[in-house]
Amino acid sequence: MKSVIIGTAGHIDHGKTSLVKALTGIDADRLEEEKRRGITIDLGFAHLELNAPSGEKLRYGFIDVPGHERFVRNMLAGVGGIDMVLLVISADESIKPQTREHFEICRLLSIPRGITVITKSDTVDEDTLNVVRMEVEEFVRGSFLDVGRSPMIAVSAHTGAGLEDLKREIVRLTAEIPARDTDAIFRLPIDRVFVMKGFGTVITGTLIAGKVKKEEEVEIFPGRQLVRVRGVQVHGAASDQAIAGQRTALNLAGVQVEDLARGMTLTAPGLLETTQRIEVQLSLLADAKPLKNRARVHLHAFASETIAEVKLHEGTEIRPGTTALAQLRTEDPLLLLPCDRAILRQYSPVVTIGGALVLDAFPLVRQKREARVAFLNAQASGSREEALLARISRRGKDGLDPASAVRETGLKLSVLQPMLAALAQKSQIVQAGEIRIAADVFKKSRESALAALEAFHKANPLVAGISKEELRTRLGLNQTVMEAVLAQLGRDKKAEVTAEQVRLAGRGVELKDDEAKAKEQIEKAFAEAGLKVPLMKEVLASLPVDKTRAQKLVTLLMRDRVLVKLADELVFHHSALQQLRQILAGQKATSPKIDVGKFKDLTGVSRKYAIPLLEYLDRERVTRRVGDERIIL
Ligand SMILES: Nc1nc2c(ncn2[C@@H]2O[C@H](COP(=O)(O)OP(=O)(O)OP(=O)(O)O)[C@@H](O)[C@H]2O)c(=O)[nH]1
Ligand SMILES: [Mg+2]
Repeated sequence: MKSVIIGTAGHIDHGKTSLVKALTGIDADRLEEEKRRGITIDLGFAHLELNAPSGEKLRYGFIDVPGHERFVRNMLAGVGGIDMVLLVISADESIKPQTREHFEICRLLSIPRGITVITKSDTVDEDTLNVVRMEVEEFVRGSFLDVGRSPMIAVSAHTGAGLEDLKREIVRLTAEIPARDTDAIFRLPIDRVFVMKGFGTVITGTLIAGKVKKEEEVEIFPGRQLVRVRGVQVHGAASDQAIAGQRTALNLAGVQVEDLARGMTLTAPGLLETTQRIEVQLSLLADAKPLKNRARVHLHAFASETIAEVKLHEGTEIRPGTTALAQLRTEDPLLLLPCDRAILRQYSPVVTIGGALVLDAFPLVRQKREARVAFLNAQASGSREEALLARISRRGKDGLDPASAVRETGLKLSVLQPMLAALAQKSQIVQAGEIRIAADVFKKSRESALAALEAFHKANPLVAGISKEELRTRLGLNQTVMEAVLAQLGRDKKAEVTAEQVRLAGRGVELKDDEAKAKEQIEKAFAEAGLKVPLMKEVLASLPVDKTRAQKLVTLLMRDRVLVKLADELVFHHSALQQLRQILAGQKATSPKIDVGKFKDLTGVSRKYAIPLLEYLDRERVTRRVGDERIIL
């Protein structure tokens, strides 16, 4: 069953609430004050089921908004997630200020579809109605509500005239509305919070992306509290799950009503992050005043509202009717993702002045202006793949890890993976572990590594190679990327990489065939022995080379730190010592204290080996001796 959210819009008293009631039978004015004053103050909700010509059931959630200019902020809290707007204009008053303001808001939010509804048709004669029609036609010309594209219908909530036509058009437009992405990361901006007798805390909102199931754990932003979904209601009926595009009520366990408020957002746990710096494409309305750099504005995004400072990336002001790239610095943390839209209202007097399309919610702190602008243009390009490549590129040598990619794009890893694969296929990115790096940046790191090696050999002709760690620091690479660079240099036979050292291929100390073989044998003997190391003289005796040369090979292996000497006649392979550290790390989880007996049990070594090993671990600050015991650090 397809679900669609319909919002009303329009000037006060033009008949929005009456229209919703005439369509659904539900009075969306739920507050006592609303009923007494006969105006809508806050958002109201209703629902309706209609049949498509095919017989398919269509489910509509209505969000009825207030028309009063003082309550535009409440209107903004509801309009963010709608699929279709009914722009309500009364036949007896025609276009009024909030007709314009609500209409501009819908345009700025890029609400894709709508119907212009001329209400109170019973209050005017045919000629007046035609005049109003013409005025309104002119008013919506060129917009998403242009009568060439969208219906315009005259109705009366009192006589019922036109209501059947309106329903028919709603159904017709529904077919054009693409289903929302239920595979996206779940996001539900909260627009109402209340206690329900016998249930406890309930929140409602329009589910803008993904889905949520009963008994799932969700995270509340900005506080990052984890709560359990005890129950789900969709359009007023209990359900096992709610999907994107549905009006949703969730009964939450483990949170008090006082801890929740309109403007907070529920999401899938552990994936997203709030921000107070948002890069946007800002559009200023034609009738707004020029907006100066550093101006303060009210920012409304979905149900949230805060104050933001506008930092322009180019020029000193935005001219009315134009767009510009800007960074919004908000007073409160917000949860926003690329492609979200927000509304800007002037600080004072408070009127709607423009809209913002989110391009990036995690700007780099230090970035050259041209690079930033180029990055933002790539985000605005409309190509998801290009936008992702720009995100990888801007991270430079460090590359982008999957968790950051998810957090920045708001796309699930399963959606990002094929895009990453396509970029790799086109040789635009390189993978190092799970990190992705722009191919040209990686190539530069590789070239820098070769240059650094060359320089090292030149400066140190008598040394076999540079330590990996030193090379890494010189190049300013992270561990993962360094390993990938070295692996590639090794594969391409450009460099020789040992456990701890790197040298250019063919540089360092030359070995003859039998020497190379002997060296391999020594390494293998110690690697396979683990902590139960053989006697060096026995290993040396079995080699195909004489004693002096064998000794030279052992010295080489120690210099490369493949073998580590702990005491006379006591040499270990570095991998065995690495494993020992892991054993101790595992032990630490159960008990951080250990004595010689316990150490022998854990490692299976004799006392003769245990003492030098423990002393080695003390030196390496893996353990600390306290009396007869050691504490694992
Ligand atoms: N004659 C006539 N009166 C109508 C019609 N629709 C609404 N009204 C009247 O117009 C007044 C305002 O209607 P509402 O539905 O409350 O208007 P609204 O747009 O919801 O107003 P706000 O929510 O405050 O912006 C009420 O007194 C209605 O009875 C109609 O089709 N014909
Ligand atoms: Mg109303």
